[in-house]
Amino acid sequence: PAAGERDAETNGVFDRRGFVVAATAATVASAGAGFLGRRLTSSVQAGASASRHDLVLPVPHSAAPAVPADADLRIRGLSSFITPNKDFYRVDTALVVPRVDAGTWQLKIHGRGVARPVTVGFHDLLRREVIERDITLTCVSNEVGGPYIGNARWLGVRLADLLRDAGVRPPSKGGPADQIVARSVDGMTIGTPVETVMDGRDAMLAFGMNGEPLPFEHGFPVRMVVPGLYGYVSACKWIKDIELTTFDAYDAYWVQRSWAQEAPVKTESRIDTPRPFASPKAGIVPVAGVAWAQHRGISRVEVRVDGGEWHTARLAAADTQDTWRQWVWEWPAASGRHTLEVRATDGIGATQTGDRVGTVPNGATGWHSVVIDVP
Ligand SMILES: Nc1nc2c(c(=O)[nH]1)N[C@H]1C(S)=C(S)[C@@H](COP(=O)(O)O)O[C@H]1N2
Ligand SMILES: [Mo]
Repeated sequence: PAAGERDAETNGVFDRRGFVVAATAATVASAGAGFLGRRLTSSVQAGASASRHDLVLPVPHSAAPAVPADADLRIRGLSSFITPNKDFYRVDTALVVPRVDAGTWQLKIHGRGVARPVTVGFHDLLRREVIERDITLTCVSNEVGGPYIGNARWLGVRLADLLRDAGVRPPSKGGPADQIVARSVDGMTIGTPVETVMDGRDAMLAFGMNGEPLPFEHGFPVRMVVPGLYGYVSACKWIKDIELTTFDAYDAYWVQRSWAQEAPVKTESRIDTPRPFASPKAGIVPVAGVAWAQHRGISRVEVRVDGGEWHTARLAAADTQDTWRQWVWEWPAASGRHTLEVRATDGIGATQTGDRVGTVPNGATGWHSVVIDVP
């Protein structure tokens, strides 16, 4: 459905105008040694903006099914089911957002057990079998109740297809590499289990996000997205290289900084409304939020008040097991200060733990709670 749709008018043209202004400034300021470098930088940026602006997204061979109408409960204060690109959280180490020209972008796949190393350009990717999938992305540094989660419709190719073309076999089929290390143009390294990428889930090299080319902030021209893994072990933005290696042989960037080598997303849930210290009127108050356990799905959400009985919330329709799920519970609120807590159960029946642990090394756990004053 998203094919060819893009909002060139606002984004692309703005980028181009933005560049024109920047280029002029650079030329004016460019007496002496810095000149050539600056001019080169500016022309690279112009190429990047133009390549994004001119990109017409391909029609997917395998489109995402329409999001069920009742996946979005449309309750005031509740996160929308699809997160608009402009609101999508951003977590990276880039002081300056890399601007890569899709026309010259290349991705190399090489390393242990790669029978046929490959180099692909952007247009090679567009000519492959293109898939479209809804996937919820989460950051491992999201505290319980935190904002570092978003849900988008991604367009791209299956990473497993490219790996198979390169002759890669997962460890379970005798392959010698258990880790792929993705490298970005800005020097980030992100390690992902080969077994996970090749286990049939929709691990993607994505170039489209919610019907438009990836925004520069989110990795243009190409990034990885793997359902079920935190971003730091799966979602390399501005990707340029994939090396097949082992977890024994190499620690990626965040692993060198005491985060875990492997980090599947933990089952979590969040109360979006009412907000902490809100003061809704006594009576029926909708308590609503989101719950996620990517690649397992959500089967139940429960809410309790002041440590009492758990009440089963009403779940919004599920989109896929790789997306978050909205929920709502009608709270008969009486006057006073109350604490609301939420917990979710995933698609294989495991209930979110109430044990509070911090984000390091592999993701926070605990029940989100909010304190509400009902006048
Ligand atoms: N090149 C690069 N890719 C990166 C990162 C980064 O710092 N640099 N951060 C990762 C982390 S920790 C997360 S959670 C996701 C966030 O993706 P987003 O900014 O598009 O939401 O990108 C991942 N990919
Ligand atoms: Mo992250």
